[in-house]
Amino acid sequence: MRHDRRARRAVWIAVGVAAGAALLAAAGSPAGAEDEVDSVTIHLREYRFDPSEIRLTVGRDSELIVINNGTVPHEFVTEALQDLAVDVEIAGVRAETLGVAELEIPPKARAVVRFTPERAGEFSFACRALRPTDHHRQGMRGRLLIREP
Ligand SMILES: [Cu+2]
Repeated sequence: MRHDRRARRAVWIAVGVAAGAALLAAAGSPAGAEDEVDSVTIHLREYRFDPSEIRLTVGRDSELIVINNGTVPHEFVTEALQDLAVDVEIAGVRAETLGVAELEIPPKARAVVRFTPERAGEFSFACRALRPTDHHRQGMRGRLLIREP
C-alpha cells in the first residue's frame, strides 16, 4: 500500500515536469484574474481539518490551499474532483490532471488545487492515513458543499 502511494507520487512529479513548459507558455492570464478565484485555505493537523466545511459555487474558478500543520503526513481524499480538469501544485511542482482522488501532503508542506466546480452537490472529504492511528476514525473528515450560483 505504501509502495503504491510512493509510486503514484513519483508519476505525478514526472507529469508535473512535462506539464510545466506548457503551463509557462499559457501563463499570460489577464491582470486581476486572481481576484475572481474563490480561495479557501484548509489546515490539516492531528486529527482534523480546519475548516471542516467548505462551500464553493458551480462555475466559479476555485482554489483549495491545503496546508499540513501537523507532524505526520495527512491526506485530502475526495470524490468531488474526480471528473474535473484539475491543476495541482504540490511541493512546488505543478501538474494538470483529469480528476484528483487523493493527495498526500507531508508535514509542513502544502498543496494547491485549482478547479471549477461543474455540478452542485454535497461531497465528503477525509484523511485516510493510518499512521500512527486511523485518522478518519479520529474524526479527520469534512464536507464540501457546492451550490448553484
Ligand atoms: Cu491525517
